[in-house]
Amino acid sequence: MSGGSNTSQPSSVLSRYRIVVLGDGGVGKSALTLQYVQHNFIDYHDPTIEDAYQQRTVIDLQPCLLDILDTAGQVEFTAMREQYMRCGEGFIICYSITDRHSFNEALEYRNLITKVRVTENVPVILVGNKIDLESQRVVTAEEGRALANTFVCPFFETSAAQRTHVDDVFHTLVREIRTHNAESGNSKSGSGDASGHSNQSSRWKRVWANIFKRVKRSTNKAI
Ligand SMILES: Nc1nc2c(ncn2[C@@H]2O[C@H](COP(=O)(O)OP(=O)(O)OP(=O)(O)O)[C@@H](O)[C@H]2O)c(=O)[nH]1
Ligand SMILES: [Mg+2]
Repeated sequence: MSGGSNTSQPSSVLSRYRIVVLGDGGVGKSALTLQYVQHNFIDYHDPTIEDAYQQRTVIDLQPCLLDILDTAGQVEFTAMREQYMRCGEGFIICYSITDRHSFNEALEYRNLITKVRVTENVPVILVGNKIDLESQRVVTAEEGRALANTFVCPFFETSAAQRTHVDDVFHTLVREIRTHNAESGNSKSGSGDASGHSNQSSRWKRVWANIFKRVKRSTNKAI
């Protein structure tokens, strides 16, 4: 796990947000997450199993802590998918503008969230990544915008390589979660309430703990 700190407030008074990054293999989920958290671009593809990051930041003058789950795009790593789809508060659905298949998969991810949550009312952002590779573009910005309109969600085209619109993606999602929580009466993330928020929170803790167990195991193996 890693994280940066832009505020000196203790985490107990911070609002906390559970963010899940989804999308096909190789679209740049890890690259976007690492650019956001570490201001760093990895130029090789190391398929993710699942990674977790924490980032403290201030969004619209409110200090907050983002729990970010970077998920696997590869189908063989999907055992935990339903768990994190149940407990995430907001989802970044990512495709590559150079890969038509990944764009088609974005719809599948949206449908899966709706199926698992049994509602379409879940904060989502659609992201078309790799805009620095304009000469290899096969998905137009208009197609991306049109898909986001059907999802009724914000849309960004990004470059993890050049750090274009990376902060916008994460911060807009937090704003979407805040609006959603305000509308559904959850004043603060992570607090228990009658809508089952506390159940989701304890599921998230389990997901998080499992990831760290696995990360520790693979680190031991590497040693
Ligand atoms: N040019 C360019 N390459 C990118 C960008 N984002 C990611 N890449 C490259 O695309 C490849 C895959 O990136 P990852 O971030 O590992 O992709 P991923 O979605 O996490 O893949 P999985 O973990 O397998 O699901 C790597 O070689 C990255 O360097 C980008 O914005 N521009
Ligand atoms: Mg990855």
